[in-house]
Amino acid sequence: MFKLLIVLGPILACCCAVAPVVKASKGGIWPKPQQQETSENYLIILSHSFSFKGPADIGCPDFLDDVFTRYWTIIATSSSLERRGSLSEVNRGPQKKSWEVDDNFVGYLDSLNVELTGECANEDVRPDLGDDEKYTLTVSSEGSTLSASTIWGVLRGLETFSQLIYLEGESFVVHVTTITDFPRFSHRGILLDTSRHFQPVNIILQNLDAMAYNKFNVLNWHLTDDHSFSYKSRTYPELSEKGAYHPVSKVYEHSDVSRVIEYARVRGIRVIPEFDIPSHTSSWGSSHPELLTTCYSNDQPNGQLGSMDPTKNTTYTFLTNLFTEVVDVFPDSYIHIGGDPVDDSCWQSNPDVNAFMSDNDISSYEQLEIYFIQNVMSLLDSFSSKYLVGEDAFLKGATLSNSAVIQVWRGGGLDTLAAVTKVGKFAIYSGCWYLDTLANGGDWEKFYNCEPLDFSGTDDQKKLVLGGEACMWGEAVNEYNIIPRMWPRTSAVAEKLWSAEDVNDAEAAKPRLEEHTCRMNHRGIAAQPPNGPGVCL
Ligand code: CP6
Repeated sequence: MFKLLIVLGPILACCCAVAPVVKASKGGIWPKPQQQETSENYLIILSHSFSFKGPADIGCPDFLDDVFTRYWTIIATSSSLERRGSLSEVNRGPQKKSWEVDDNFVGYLDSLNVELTGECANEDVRPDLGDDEKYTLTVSSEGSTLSASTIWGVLRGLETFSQLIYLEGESFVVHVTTITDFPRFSHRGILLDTSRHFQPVNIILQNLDAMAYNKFNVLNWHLTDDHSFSYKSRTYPELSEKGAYHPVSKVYEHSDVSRVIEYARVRGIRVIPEFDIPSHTSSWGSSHPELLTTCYSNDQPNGQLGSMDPTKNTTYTFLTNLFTEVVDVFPDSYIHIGGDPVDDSCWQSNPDVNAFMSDNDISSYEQLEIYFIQNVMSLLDSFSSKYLVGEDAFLKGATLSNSAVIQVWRGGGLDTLAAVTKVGKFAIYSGCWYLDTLANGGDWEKFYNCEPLDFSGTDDQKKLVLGGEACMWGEAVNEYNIIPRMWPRTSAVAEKLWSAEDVNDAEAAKPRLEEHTCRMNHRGIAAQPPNGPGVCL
């Protein structure tokens, strides 16, 4: 028997080393605020009489009232109270002491005063790059106040307030707290690819909810790629009639787009449309093959089409017409023109392309790509639209406007960030935040341990890094798995983009992310468990 134990001991030890359960924090804020002081003392929220008081009373802006209702619903009904069926119990308030209080209990909270110190926002106010999102939040027994100079700061502060509240026994508890908070980066985005798989509008709206819970402020909507053209254009309806997965059920009509934009706006999220050109455009060719380059083999067209044909004026006329519509439908000041790496073998094979190059002194296929991008940029400049573009345009030497933002998306890519900012251009970073690549275990930590400013450069250079985007390329996600694939993994990116640079200890973040994931679950987001075994009560 003893001998058997000696033999089995190491095996048992090995296979029975129990993974620890990460215990959730209580009232932890994700992403972590810049400055926060929290006391042991706490207040109990009177859910039967609680109210937000503030500029909504004077209609400032018109949608703030809805925001208050939304946040109260989030706090009250999607918390675990309702599922425990005990909301009515709590609603009876302090007359019936159904909860235990201790020495740290310092009073009841019946309102949050919301102050908008800046201009009263008008009804069609929209989020924009560089908006002030700062807020201060004080919770105390003498009164509680949320103060911000813009409506966007108010929104971020309400999200934080909602996260401070947690359920203890049968009470809503909030600790005496002082927070001063603002984002580290102003562009905190998610690229959503609806070309490889179509995502129903409801999934996009759910995702916008999750984005608001994580203080993201940009949805980069990758509407087109090789596999489908998911946007229904009124100028060229045939693009989606022939190029979408289904001409009716797998396209976004203007009414869908407007719905997404409005849902995003009242959550302080910009919607930037991405029309990826000149490569990744096969779907455009289903209705407009003339836009694409005819590929040749042995001096004959071989039936294949390559990237857009940069040599024809008609290509640019078409894009002018399409983008005229797009900048009208999408009110954001930016549009994204993709600029994915081009496979130039089709251009090389085409005699007309080569003739055009020699006629126009274009000495390389890289130069031809630049010629294309440059033409598209000029047409965007001509209707005062700013643009984002992938890093290739920069690396190959395109002349970019001052407002252009370069998206650095190659793995690693920090050298490119250094190069972009060295010549005074704006950048956003995605190189380490590809949501489609999976790792085992605490898979969010690889996103968390990536620091976008980890390149050598001056402080001025680092200021040119406006932020980053987590990329949800759509090859392997449909409507059934996209939400758990994204959340809470993307929350790791949220904290990199919002919180201070020294918030970088994944081990320390685990209990807070455990709680945040559970909180998202309570709010109806099908986020997957972040830390292995655990429970969400
Ligand atoms: N689609 C587009 C993609 C990718 C890119 N562009 C991509 C490339 C490599 C990886 C993941 C995604 N699927 N349009 C590159 C920016 Cl690992």
